[in-house]
Amino acid sequence: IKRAIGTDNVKQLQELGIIYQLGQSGVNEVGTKLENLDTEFQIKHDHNPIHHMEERMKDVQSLFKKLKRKNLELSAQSVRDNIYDIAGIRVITNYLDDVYQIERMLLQQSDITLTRRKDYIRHPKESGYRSLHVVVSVPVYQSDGAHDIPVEIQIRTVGMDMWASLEHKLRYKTDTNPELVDKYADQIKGFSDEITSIEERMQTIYQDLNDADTK
Ligand code: 0O2
Repeated sequence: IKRAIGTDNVKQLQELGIIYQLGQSGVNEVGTKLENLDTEFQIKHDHNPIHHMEERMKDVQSLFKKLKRKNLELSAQSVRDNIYDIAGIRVITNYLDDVYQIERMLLQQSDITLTRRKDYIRHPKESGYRSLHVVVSVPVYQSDGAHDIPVEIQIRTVGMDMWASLEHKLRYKTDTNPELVDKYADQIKGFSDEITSIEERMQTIYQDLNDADTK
């Protein structure tokens, strides 16, 4: 392999392998914390803030595309310095309030440090995309001690997630079927506001029912 791709490239690949291994461990750590919080909430408040979670490691093709788009060097060091979403967890919540509740409960843990935050719920993207993105740093213990690993957490409601899946599918059609994009883009953008409005009203009813329970 060394002869075929060069010694330096072998070293880069090995380092990239370590970044992915540590990233997966970071996802495991944060995933467990989130599961524990959800269980505690269920026991104490009879409510599960988390509908479900999806954990993923960024695929290598998507990583290289991102480095290129940002005009960054294709090296392990450049990945360590600039890319924070190799390790990712998507948390799908039942209600809008749960998004911020989950964030608060996670960030108050002493071994979790917030490093980046983008609130696309309070400030939706031009496309209509809504989600709360936070990058946290979590210690992962290896034989040589603790490594602080970035993990990106995308937190959004069931409705926001359903919308993002459909819009993502539409965006993939840009090259192959541009007329479909023209046909549906505006409509899908409008759905984002409609879903938000419905989710807000459902949350109010849920809250009201809960209050009635405790009276
Ligand atoms: P993947 O990994 O295949 O899921 P940054 O990381 O902040 O330096 P970036 O990547 O532009 O730069 O961050 P951004 O836009 O905050 O978040 C990117 C991710 O958010 C995307 O991952 C999507 O999962 C999601 N996302 C952002 N905007 C949209 C949107 O308009 N529609 C949909 N459906 N999803 C969106 P990737 O890039 O797909 O990579």
